[in-house]
Amino acid sequence: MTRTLVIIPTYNERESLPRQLEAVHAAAPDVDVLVVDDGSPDGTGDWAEARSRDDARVHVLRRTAKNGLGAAYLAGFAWGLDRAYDLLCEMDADGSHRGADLPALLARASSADLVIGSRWVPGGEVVNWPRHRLLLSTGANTYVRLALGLGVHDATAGFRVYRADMLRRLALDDVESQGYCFQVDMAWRVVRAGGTVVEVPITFVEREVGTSKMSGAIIREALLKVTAWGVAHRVHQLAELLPGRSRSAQRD
Ligand SMILES: Nc1nc2c(ncn2[C@@H]2O[C@H](COP(=O)(O)OP(=O)(O)OP(=O)(O)O)[C@@H](O)[C@H]2O)c(=O)[nH]1
Ligand SMILES: [Mg+2]
Repeated sequence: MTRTLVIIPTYNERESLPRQLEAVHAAAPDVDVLVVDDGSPDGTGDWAEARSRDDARVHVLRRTAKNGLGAAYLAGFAWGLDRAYDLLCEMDADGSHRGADLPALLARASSADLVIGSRWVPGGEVVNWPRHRLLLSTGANTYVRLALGLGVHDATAGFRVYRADMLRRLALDDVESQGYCFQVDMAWRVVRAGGTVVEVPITFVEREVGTSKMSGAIIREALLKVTAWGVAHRVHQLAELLPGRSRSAQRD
């Protein structure tokens, strides 16, 4: 039987998390959930720990400081890989990623290394987003496609399923991305490792309670990092075209 772990990072999601756990288990009763809480002042970690005592499928990893989404997921991946889960999922706590869409993503993971729940493929949808968020997401994804040549329509999406054997092949120790460029970073690593990425349409629903952790710093980090990766990638491509470089390797 395939063992699945859904990792949910939380920072001040006391109001959202109970509903999210219910939605996940209503749609996929056999999955385990790992809540990775960064010392939420609103008591999210305490609530999750109490819940984990009543429900053996719920686990909690408590960290002391808010260190960003990337670090929380890396800690969650390490936890899941240590315990030999086959599939590791990423999901937000705030209700934006619907439990109802999870089975479709899990089903595709038998034939892909990374399954992305995508807003920007036919059938994908965003509910209740103001115009500036739509522009930010479509603009960021267009930029990622142009800068990296990445054939993914929603590279910033945070609703995903990774095959554990794919994560084991990636060098995760040097991932430094913290904010939402973590998602781009990971998709880019899977593609460069020769992994298959598929996108499954989802309906993304804007959070109804709690507050967003999106910030100017997160946007700046993504822009700078994606630009740097894009430049390095293009330099590498140019170097490959120079006579005597990759050609000689191919002749061997
Ligand atoms: N552990 C941990 N979780 C975080 C951190 N930053 C964000 N999160 C969680 O990551 C998920 C996504 O964060 P959101 O604030 O919803 O970010 P977003 O979805 O880009 O923004 P909104 O559209 O405004 O909701 C939520 O479950 C957050 O609680 C962090 O530093 N540490
Ligand atoms: Mg959100």
